[in-house]
Amino acid sequence: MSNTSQCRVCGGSVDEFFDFGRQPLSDAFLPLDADFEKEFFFRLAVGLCQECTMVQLMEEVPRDRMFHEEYPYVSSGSAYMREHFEGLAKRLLSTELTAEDPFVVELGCNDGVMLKAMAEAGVRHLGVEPSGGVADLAAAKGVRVRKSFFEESAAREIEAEDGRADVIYAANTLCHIPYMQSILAGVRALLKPTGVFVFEDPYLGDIVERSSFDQIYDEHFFFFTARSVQRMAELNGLELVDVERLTVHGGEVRYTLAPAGRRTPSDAVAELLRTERENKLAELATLQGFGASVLKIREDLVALLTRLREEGRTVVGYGATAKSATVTNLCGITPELVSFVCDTTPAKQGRLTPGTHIPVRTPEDFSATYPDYALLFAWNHAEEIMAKEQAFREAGGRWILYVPDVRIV
Ligand code: DWN
Ligand code: SAH
Ligand code: ZN
Repeated sequence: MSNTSQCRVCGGSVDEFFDFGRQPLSDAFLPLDADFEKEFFFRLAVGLCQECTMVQLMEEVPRDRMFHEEYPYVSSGSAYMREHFEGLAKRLLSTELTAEDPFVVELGCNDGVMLKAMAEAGVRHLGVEPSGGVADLAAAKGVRVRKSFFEESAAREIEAEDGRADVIYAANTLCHIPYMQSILAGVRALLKPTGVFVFEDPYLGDIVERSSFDQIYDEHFFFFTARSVQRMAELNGLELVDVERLTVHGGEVRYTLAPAGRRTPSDAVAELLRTERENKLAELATLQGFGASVLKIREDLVALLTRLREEGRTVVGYGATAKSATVTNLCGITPELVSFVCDTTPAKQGRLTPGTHIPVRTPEDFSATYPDYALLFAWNHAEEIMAKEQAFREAGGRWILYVPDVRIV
């Protein structure tokens, strides 16, 4: 067990700042008759690169263990996220995709939540998606999908077949990919000189500010900042030309990269870089402070759930998120403390949560007999979920939140 590793962006030395211990695959929901002895675990720990300041996992999980035929997450499960991606598609159509016969490529298109709008607009597009089940859902919506991982070799094949792209887009996908050099070489090979690479991912600034430690799990390998992305771009012949803060998934940044020297960076880039410097975001002491907040949340959450059990209250989890694997496994939350988790995803229902083996049930099971408390694992969708679960509150139910701190609302 080593507490330094080599940076996957620049080769520098990465200093570990927090160890979550033994963790399972966050999206590996187990059938009831699974052989628990065979469950896969790895050491989940995060560190900061001394050179380029990229925050990253200390250990990589092999990609085929995570992204395969049975990958359960479907992006269209949230009405709010559907609107978010439709809005982005509309914007790209009226800005970057106005030339004749434009071509847009999406990495990790999942069930086609964004590309559906491109298909409907009759725009030439391609989704690159290694998880077969969700790729099929995209194809069923009329989206053109290539079932493979994006990497340099795939990019060269796409370029040979379809030509270069005006836009390469990736939402909540680039941060999942440790082999960054291959990705960016692929982007360079596939992008027109006038094109842009746009990607959005959870922002380290928001994770630290809100202590949203559950953004850290097997699939999330990198935690970007304007500073680390700017350096990563520079090292690969690209340039960070725009940033935009987003409120989705608990706070993200949408980064725009262009081939180096092609576009003038917006003021927003300099402004976000300045904020990061002022907040000392890329400093080990700040990240160690974040680690201390995580331990406090664990202590408070375990104390609350233990007290509620002693008082005979019922607690159910809401949203069998990938994020919740980190929370339940770090805190030791088993069915004794949270009797089941409800979730709308058919592929998760009737199974057990990874590592902690809490049964996953349907939202109907939640409303059949409301519990006293619902632990909101899908806190990033709080507004949407609380609005549709008004009746739970009216029946006297209360929500438990754990970021930025443990509280009942
Ligand atoms: O980065 C990733 C993001 C985009 O999606 C992936 N690595 C994996 C996944 O992470 P997650 O599972 O933490 O994402 P969500 O969007 O927070 O998951 C919400 C879960 O809650 C889904 O399983 C669907 C469910 N849900 C529900 O039961 N009722 C969601 C909504 C909005 C609802 O009303
Ligand atoms: N873009 C969607 C899906 C995010 S989940 C959204 O924002 O909701 C991450 C997705 O990335 C998964 O569907 C996974 O299969 C895909 N993925 C992982 N590695 C990839 C790679 N190398 N190339 C393309 N997609 C990848
Ligand atoms: Zn580095």
